[in-house]
Amino acid sequence: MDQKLSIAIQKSGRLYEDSVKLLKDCGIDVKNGINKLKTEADNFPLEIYFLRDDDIPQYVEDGVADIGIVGENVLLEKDKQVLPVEPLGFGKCRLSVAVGRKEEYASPAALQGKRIATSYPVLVKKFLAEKAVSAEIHEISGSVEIAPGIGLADAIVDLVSSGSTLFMNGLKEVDVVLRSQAVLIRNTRLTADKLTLLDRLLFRIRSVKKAKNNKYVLLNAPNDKLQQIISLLPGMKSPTVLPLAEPGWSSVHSVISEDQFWDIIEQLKAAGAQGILVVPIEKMII
Ligand code: PRT
Ligand code: ZN
Repeated sequence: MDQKLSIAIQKSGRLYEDSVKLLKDCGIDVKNGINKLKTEADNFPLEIYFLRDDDIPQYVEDGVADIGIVGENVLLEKDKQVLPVEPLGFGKCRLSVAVGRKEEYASPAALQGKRIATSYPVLVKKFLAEKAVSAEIHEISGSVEIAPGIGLADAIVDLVSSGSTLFMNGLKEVDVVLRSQAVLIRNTRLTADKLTLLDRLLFRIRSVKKAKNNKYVLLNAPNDKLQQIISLLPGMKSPTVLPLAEPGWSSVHSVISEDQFWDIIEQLKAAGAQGILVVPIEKMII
């Protein structure tokens, strides 16, 4: 097989570093994209294009790139013929409605007849239609948050992560139009060879994601508490139990998901576990 898969990632900006890191964590050797349009990996049949995020759905629809990494916000706004393949867990943000700090907003009906500034006219139109509200949409491409302050709009719909941009501009977040994260997308007409390469890449991406969401835990347990401690631990199959040199004690190894982590650790301590070590996992293949 001599076909290569091509992936489009953001050239610079909020998704660039995480996209490159994901590929590197997948064992793919990516050279720096700054000032470059394209690079190739040495150890996986992958070409990497560095593009503006807004252009990625179009390039993937056209097959210039076979796959791409883009925010769901951009994917849904551009509405191109591409297939979402896998959410990637980074670039998380909300596309939200914001109004002046002192404005009332009980529901989307408060937007009736108002002027809304946004860079996401398609998603805003859809949101308003779903809520049966009619409002004027003003499309602006950047610095949307200053629009109410200069009298250009009564409300905005923009991306929010920490909320500090809204706060600094005297605005408050009042409704969420969309929750977004980076997602892997693909062209709809990939050859069988390219689909095979995509499967290999996806297998690695899922292993990296799983590893990130789990921790390896090692602890010492008195043998008379062993059953209780083991019952708290999910593990991949079941926990590993090894005798310690000191009689009456065992070492227990297991894998705990990030979501349950603190709850389980507290319960383990209460059940008599000692010397608890928590180690990050690099790859997880099950
Ligand atoms: O040059 P190019 O077109 O490629 O980049 P861009 O400037 O259009 O996009 P960029 O790099 O800002 O964002 C790329 C993607 O990152 C977005 O499409 C989202 O999917 C995701 N993302 C995650 C964000 C944010 N969080 C985010 N907070 N994109 C933008 N913001 C901006 C937001 O627009 C606002 O100006 O950050 C500000 C708000 O941040 P807080 O933390 O103050 O709330
Ligand atoms: Zn952009």
